[in-house]
Amino acid sequence: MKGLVIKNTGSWVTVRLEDGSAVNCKMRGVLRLKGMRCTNPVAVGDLVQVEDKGGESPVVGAIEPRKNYIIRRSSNLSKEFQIIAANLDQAVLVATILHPETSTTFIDRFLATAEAYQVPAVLAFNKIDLLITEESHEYLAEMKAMYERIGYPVVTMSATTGEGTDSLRELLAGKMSLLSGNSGVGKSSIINLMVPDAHVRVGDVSQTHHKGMHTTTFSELLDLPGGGAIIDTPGVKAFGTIDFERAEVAHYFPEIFKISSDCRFNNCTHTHEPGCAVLAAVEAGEISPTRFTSYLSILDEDPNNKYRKPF
Ligand SMILES: Nc1nc2c(ncn2[C@@H]2O[C@H](COP(=O)(O)OP(=O)(O)OP(=O)(O)O)[C@@H](O)[C@H]2O)c(=O)[nH]1
Ligand SMILES: [Mg+2]
Ligand SMILES: [Zn+2]
Repeated sequence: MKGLVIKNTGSWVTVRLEDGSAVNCKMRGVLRLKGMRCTNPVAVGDLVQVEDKGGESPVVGAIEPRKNYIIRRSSNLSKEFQIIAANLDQAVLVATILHPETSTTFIDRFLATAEAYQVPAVLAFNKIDLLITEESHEYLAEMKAMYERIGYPVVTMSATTGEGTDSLRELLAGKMSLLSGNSGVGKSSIINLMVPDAHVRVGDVSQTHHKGMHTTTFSELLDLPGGGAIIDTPGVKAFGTIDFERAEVAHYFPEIFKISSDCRFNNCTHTHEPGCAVLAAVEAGEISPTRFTSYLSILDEDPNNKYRKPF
């Protein structure tokens, strides 16, 4: 029996079979072993074969080849990685300017990882209802303009007031989208808006700012009423980047990569070289300083705190 993985709690996966029914499956030992450095060989979005074991729980047999997937490091220092989801049309990063503040390095690391795995990325700035000062609105407008200039679609919205949610709904329509972002940015709140009968658990208001709290602890796929699906995931604390080769990092910053063809040396790292077109563009304000800082932070990441792009 073939089916789609719609939920992964770590020990169990829920698979929706072709007849629409859902079954809880165990993972086969061999699949776990094959994963070695991977904590979850089967991910939400995977198409799998389910083997009926008679009286016992069914097991996940083979995984169909993936169109794509996106990964993250299991924890900051760990060499292990986790496949967040597979067979995606896009990855939506939910970010907030306030409560909590999503750092630009976090955003850029996410975007670079999505580029590396060839998953189109979208940015959704949520909680804009909390922006009261003029400065914060200006900052939001700058962020939006900056990422749109690079080519990323940007939505500014509030899951609380509903402002801007139609734009997000349009971006999600008919597609398989992953929703990612720090804990507390409102991923589950957005899911509940987009999927009225989802009733996904949302963080307690009184505990929202309590560090380390994660309301969502497993990944789950929910169907959108008009077609397509959205995947809720647990919040990410730090987005550990994969171990890009130094020369490769620029490939995942589209605006830096574009300009780098004008650098004098073709092995330019855009850090100190004479005739570097990227440094000139940063100087001239054509490349955003925060983007360049994020580029440098990945370039200079401690090699002991990175892992190789696993596959
Ligand atoms: N003011 C305001 N609060 C919001 C908005 N969206 C979500 N919240 C609140 O932010 C808190 C966290 O929301 P969740 O939807 O649980 O966040 P999450 O990203 O799913 O968090 P994790 O599951 O821990 O990763 C809750 O108290 C929500 O009510 C918004 O647009 N504006
Ligand atoms: Mg959540
Ligand atoms: Zn250069």
